[in-house]
Amino acid sequence: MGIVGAGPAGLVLAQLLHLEDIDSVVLEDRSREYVEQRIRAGVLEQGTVDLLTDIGVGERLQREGLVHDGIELQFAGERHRIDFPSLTGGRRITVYGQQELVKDLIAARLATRRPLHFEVSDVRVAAPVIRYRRGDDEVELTCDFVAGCDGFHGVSRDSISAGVLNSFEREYPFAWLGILAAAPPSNEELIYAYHERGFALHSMRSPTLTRLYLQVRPDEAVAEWPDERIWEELERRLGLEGWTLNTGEVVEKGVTPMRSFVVEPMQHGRLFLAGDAAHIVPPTGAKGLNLAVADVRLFAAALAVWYASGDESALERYSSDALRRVWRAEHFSWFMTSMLHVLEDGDEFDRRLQLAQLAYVCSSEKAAASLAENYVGLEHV
Ligand code: FAS
Ligand code: PHB
Repeated sequence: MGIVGAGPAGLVLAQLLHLEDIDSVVLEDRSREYVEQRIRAGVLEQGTVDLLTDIGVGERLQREGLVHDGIELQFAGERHRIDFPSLTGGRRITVYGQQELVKDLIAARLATRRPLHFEVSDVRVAAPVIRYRRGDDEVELTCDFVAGCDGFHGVSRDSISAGVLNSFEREYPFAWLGILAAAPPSNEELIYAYHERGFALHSMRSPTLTRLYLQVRPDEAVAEWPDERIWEELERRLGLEGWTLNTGEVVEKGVTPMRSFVVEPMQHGRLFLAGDAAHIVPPTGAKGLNLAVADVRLFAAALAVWYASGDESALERYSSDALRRVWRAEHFSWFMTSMLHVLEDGDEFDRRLQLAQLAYVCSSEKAAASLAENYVGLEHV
């Protein structure tokens, strides 16, 4: 197996295949340091945590991950809590930084002594063959299958000739300005705030690290946001009587575009796409990383059947099986994004609709249960 990309999708797939004693080579064009410090996701579904624990990379996650039983939705000057266990039969989420997970997965991969090559270059995929440069060497790797786990900007998807894939896309007229701050979280759980000045999110990474996001214009530059302005705006959008927003040194700052994107099918010949290489969700539903893990769980199971019996039926179903969960997550992420962000060209009617939706989700047990089960991760899709 050739695996392009050492993000969550590629590394979880590599570990799953190792446990099935299936050979694989993981190729990553960035350095180990870079992928281990890249700040991305923070919320793991119950099913993702269970799988990571089952495949032997959950020890630090279980020890350092922050288990949360709910989130809070804030609007019209009030906070409303969505309790996950009571609405989903005991399921919950874990807050654990993606870069911490990637560190755990890389350590596990190196412990297997199976190949993981960082800083390769000029990767060209012509499945089942991958050509790349490693140092001065030109390498040609012929595989049984190629897993394109190289993210949205990778080469795998583009290696599929035009006209084969159908793509579905939605660009949102806003972005997220995200910061990581050396400050203790100001709240036990995540706060998703709808405010007339724009969306805001209070999240965290540890008892000493807070992760916060602000809705900004899609073309906003980080330079327009000195730390003081960020804290002032977070206070305006998240502030409540008697509640204090803890501040601290901003150690990371960046703007993330917001898009929904899916390609169909997620397989062409011997090339199988997984994770952000095949689909992107806006982070409002905290689904991206969890979808990447769900894809490779399906793919690894199908590969195990093929290597054991030559039966290709599960591999043939991979794309349609994965897309069922992908579109559910796309819908949920679009729903959360549409409910919680201010539409610049929106009018008062739009705002009243958003407030009505928020009030319904926070007053109807059935509506709250629907949000909760999607957020913690659906068991069966
Ligand atoms: P990745 O992009 O993580 O990994 C792909 C890897 O392939 C990278 O290491 C890249 O360097 C490598 N690569 C690229 N081109 C290559 C080439 N030509 N050759 C070799 N290697 C190549 N998701 C959530 O679930 N919850 C959240 O809270 C959340 N928050 C987010 C916040 C932000 C700011 C962002 C940007 C994303 C967030 N996401 C979140 C989504 C995010 O986590 C992605 O879904 C996740 O990284 C997808 O994992 P992969 O598919 O492995 O892709
Ligand atoms: C994060 O902690 O980075 C995070 C949490 C929830 C989201 C998006 C990002 O919906």
